[in-house]
Formats: sequence, C-alpha cells, structure tokens
Amino acid sequence: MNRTHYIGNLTSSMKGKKVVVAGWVEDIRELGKLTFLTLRDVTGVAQIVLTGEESIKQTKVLSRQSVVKVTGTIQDTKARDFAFEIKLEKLDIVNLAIQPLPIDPIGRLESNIDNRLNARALDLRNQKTAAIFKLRHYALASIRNTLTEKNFIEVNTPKIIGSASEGGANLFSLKYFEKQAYLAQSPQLYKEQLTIGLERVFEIASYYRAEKSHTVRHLTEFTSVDIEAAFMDYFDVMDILESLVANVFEDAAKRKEECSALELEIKKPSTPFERITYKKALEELARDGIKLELGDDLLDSHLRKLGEKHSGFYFIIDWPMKLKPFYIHEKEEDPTLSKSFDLQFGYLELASGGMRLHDPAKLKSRLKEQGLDPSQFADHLRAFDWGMPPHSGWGLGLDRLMSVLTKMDNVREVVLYPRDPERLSP
Ligand code: AMO
Repeated sequence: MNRTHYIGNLTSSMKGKKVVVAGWVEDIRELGKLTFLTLRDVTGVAQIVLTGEESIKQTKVLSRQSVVKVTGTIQDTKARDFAFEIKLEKLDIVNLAIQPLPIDPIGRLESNIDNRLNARALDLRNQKTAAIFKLRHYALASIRNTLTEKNFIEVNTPKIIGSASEGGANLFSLKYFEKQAYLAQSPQLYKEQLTIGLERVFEIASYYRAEKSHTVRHLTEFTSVDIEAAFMDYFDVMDILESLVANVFEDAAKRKEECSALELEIKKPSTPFERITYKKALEELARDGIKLELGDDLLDSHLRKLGEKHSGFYFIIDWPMKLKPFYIHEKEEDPTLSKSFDLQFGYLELASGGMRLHDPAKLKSRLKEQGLDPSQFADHLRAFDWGMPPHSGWGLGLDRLMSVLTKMDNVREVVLYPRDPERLSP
C-alpha cells in the first residue's frame, strides 16, 4: 500500500514533509473554495485540506466511511481540534462505503446493542467500542505476564471432547463422524492432568455451555482464564488470582487514550481482597431477613443482597461440598465443607476454584455420590495412578472481568461476536 505513516505518528514538527496515509473518511466539509476531510486510521484522526478543482470533484462521489489513500504535505492549520493538517496532493479512493450505513459508527446517533452487534465490524470504528477491545488486548497481555512471571506454562487443550468435563448438564453435543462428541465446558480435567508433567499450567480459551440463560452475564460461548498448580492449596491460588486481577487494573489504568475514550477512571484495587466464608454469608443474609439452610445455594437475589455490603472484589470461601463439583477437595476439619472459593465483584461471580481431590479412590466415590459414572471418566482417572500431586486452580470469566473493568452492564459489550441462545450470527 506504500503507507508511510500511521496518523498517530505524525506531528506538527514534520511541517513540509510529504506523507502517505490511509484510512476511513469520517467527515467531509465544504467551506468556500476548500474541502476538508477528516481521516481516521486505527491510531487517530487527521484533517486533510483539498484545494485543487480536480480533487474536490473527486470528493463529490465520496461517502463517509469510504477507504481512501492520501498523499500530501504536512502544514500548519487554523483548525482548533488539530495541531497540523495535510495538504492533499493525490486522493486515491480505494473503496466506497454504502449509504446509509446500518449504524452510525461515530456514535452521534446512538444505536441499540442488537443493531451494533449485527454490524460489529463497523461498530469497531466507534472509538468507544475500539477502546474496549484494545483494553481487552492489554488485559490479556497483563494476564499472560503475571502468570508467566509466576512460572505458569500456557497450554492448549481440546475443545472437542468425548465426555463431559463438568458433569452431564449444559453440554452442546455434536456428531463426530460415527461418534458422539461434545464442546468443552471447561479445561478442568486436562488442566488437572497436566500438573503431573508441567506442575503449573494456564489456558485462555473459549468454552461452551448449553444454558438457556437470558441475562447480561451469561453467554453460550465465553472466554475463560484457567490455571492449575501442583503443590498449592486453595489459599495459594486465591493469592495468584487477586494479584492477577490487581495487575490487570493497574496495567489498564496506564492506557490513557482508551480510558479517556470510555471516560473511565481505573484504579488498582487494594489487596488482599476480603474473604468471607459461605457460613458468614448466610449469617449476613439472615440479618437481612433472608433465611437459608446450610447447603442452600446462593441465588442471584442473595448475591445481590451480599453485593450491597461488599461492593468491590471479595471471595466467598468454604462452600458446602454438595454445591461444588466432584473434583473439589473436602476440608479435613469439616468434610461437609470444601476447600473452595468464588471471586465476586459485588453481586457478580467472576471466578471459581479450589483445591482438588488427588486420591483416585476418593475421586471415584465422589463421582458416584454425584450420580456420575466413573467409567465415563476412565481416561482421566488413569492419570491419577501415575503420581498425581496435590493441586489447586481456578477458572476466571474473562468477559465478566472485562465488563467490570470497562464498567459495562452487559457482557455482550466486551465480546466481539457474542453467542447466546438467540444469537448465532454474525
Ligand atoms: P465455573 O463453571 O464457575 O467453574 O466457571 C468459571 C467462571 O467462568 C465464567 N462463566 C461464564 N461466563 C459467561 N457466560 C457463562 N455461561 C459462564 N459460565 C461460566 C464465570 C465463572 O465464575 N472448572 C471450574 C473452574 C475451576 O474450578 O477451575 C469452572 O468451570 O465468571
């Protein structure tokens, strides 16, 4: 394309320099004998000034959001919003955009979320939307840094699997030639097995849950950050989770441009996060007149009540065994309780994890207790006879974390092409 510069790399000190820039026409204004174009690329906007009759004639066919290449020279400007402008020498119209566009990507006219998701690629030309996905990129980089520094190895495990990883419910099934296969709900079994050889592993990937939930926090395809670590107990991995979350906020706060596009003031949360036991949560709810029995699950309405008292990040720990999956370890001093935790942000569950069973006999009996058939887990159980270390881990919903970071109510805002029970395209 022979583009010489990103717009963001141009400065007023380059006066007189000939440059070639390329991007999308955001605005076209005629002012007497002059025509002004506002040109945007991924790094910023520049004003282009056209004086020649020929090029002004060219702009008559030009529509907003068309792609152009501009050859011109940097010069001083009288415009208040720009430090310099580019005097056009040559305009190449690369591709015209249709009119009207399905949404206004500048955001002057607000479009509802469904229309924006239906035209997501165009929505990304809205600087607020672009800022969300740039922040998501920096959050991922931050997560990879934190875990790599703590000696975790990034892995990729299969998403097409032959048996359930989180028990039977909520599985999407598919035909795999002559066999029955499923989409992975989580990397749970693989990440546990990998502690045998790599000790500390993490994976960032999409997982699938066939839940007909119509909420602002559930998707049928979501991104999870998972870790698993040998020779760690659940408090060790909670420490890792809270420093990872704090680092994401600290690193995102450094992205001034994206924060200002989203009018966000991001602050690093202080650690350690508050840790309350499940029992204490029941006591707090009882004080508010909500009577729950030991073993009752905390429903959305209960978590909303707790969220009023604990507004930021906090852990709920030591859940009853019966509320947790088959792989969770019991507490030795009270086997009805588990070595487990959920990380909350107010009412919203961001992550869950715990210490796992590493004794194959115990794991088999827990599978049976939960009505699961150990023979369906034969491949997984074999690994427990090969020297399985004690281990702990967690799964963190990246989309939910991003919605908290960017203060978006709906998780669909932070996912490029969200999948929910109704939405399968684009
Ligand atoms: P869990 O099922 O609690 O645990 O999932 C972990 C985290 O993933 C996110 N999440 C979702 N986000 C959006 N839409 C969904 N449908 C959805 N389902 C889950 C949540 C949740 O806290 N294997 C365990 C983790 C572990 O113990 O390591 C697991 O999958 O933020």
